[in-house]
Amino acid sequence: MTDPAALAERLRDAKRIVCFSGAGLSAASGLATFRGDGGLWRQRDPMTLATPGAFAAEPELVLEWYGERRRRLAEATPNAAHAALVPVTNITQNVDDLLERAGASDVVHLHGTLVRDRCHAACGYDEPIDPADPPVAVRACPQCGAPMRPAVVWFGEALAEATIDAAVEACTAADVFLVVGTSAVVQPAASLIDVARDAGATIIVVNTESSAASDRAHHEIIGAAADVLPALLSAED
Ligand code: BJW
Repeated sequence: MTDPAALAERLRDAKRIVCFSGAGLSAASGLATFRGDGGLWRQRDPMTLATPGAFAAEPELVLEWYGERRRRLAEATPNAAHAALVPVTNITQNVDDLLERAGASDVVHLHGTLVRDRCHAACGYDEPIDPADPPVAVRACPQCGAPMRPAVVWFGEALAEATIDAAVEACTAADVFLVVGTSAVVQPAASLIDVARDAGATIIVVNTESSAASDRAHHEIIGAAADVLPALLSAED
């Protein structure tokens, strides 16, 4: 464990701070994490729903799950950790838009977004979704007739090349790399920690418990993101 006040001093001298985040960042906003306690939804492991196979077998169930998560997102507001991250470059695995709603403009969404739907056949058609609207039903792409689906990245699907390129560019330019609220078990996202470390960044992990990122951390702070980040990124001397 490391003292956040001592690290805050180091961060004030940093030229480029990049934050790589996961579901723990949005936990204080009331959005559920994927793994650990509370992971069940209707007796199903959420991870078995985030796959193309689940969508093919039970599209209504998968869209119901996303409808429920969009409803919760519509009710959620950014927390103090999102606000603290507004000035830095953000690479997030999260599909919510709470960083943007907090005011962040430099955000790479590795795993896509809940606030758009796209054609499952990737014909190029996509459209915005307002999470506050009633849930969308199974429906056909108006351009090619394939099913429409949330514009997120499921297991077994490739991350967008431009997204990976932007993330790697940020990792190699970072002198401080924050790893916030992620179990760091999902690839290729988690490998970005090694990209930043190999490029010379100081790795600071913030999590309520140890994670797969712990052994790659130069400094680890065990605590809730909404408590730790405001102090860590404070501009005050
Ligand atoms: C707090 C806190 C608080 C709580 N404060 N902290 C190499 C080895 C093995 C497997 C693979 C490999 N490479 C690829 C794979 C397969 C697979 C994978 O990684 N599997 C592993 C799990 C074994 N990866 C893929 O399939 C990826 N695609 C791919 O590799 O494609 C290759 C390909 C190439 C070419 C053509 C075709 C294919 C895609 C991965 C997509 C992941 N998608 C999901 C769902 C997104 C949509 C949705 O949201 O519904 O992304 S899965 C889910 O996990 C979601 C998350 O973004 C992601 C990461 O989870 P995250 O954010 O870390 O959450 P948790 O819950 O795990 O952790 C929360 C943490 O917060 C915990 O540590 C808590 O302690 C902490 N916390 N409260 C601070 N208040």
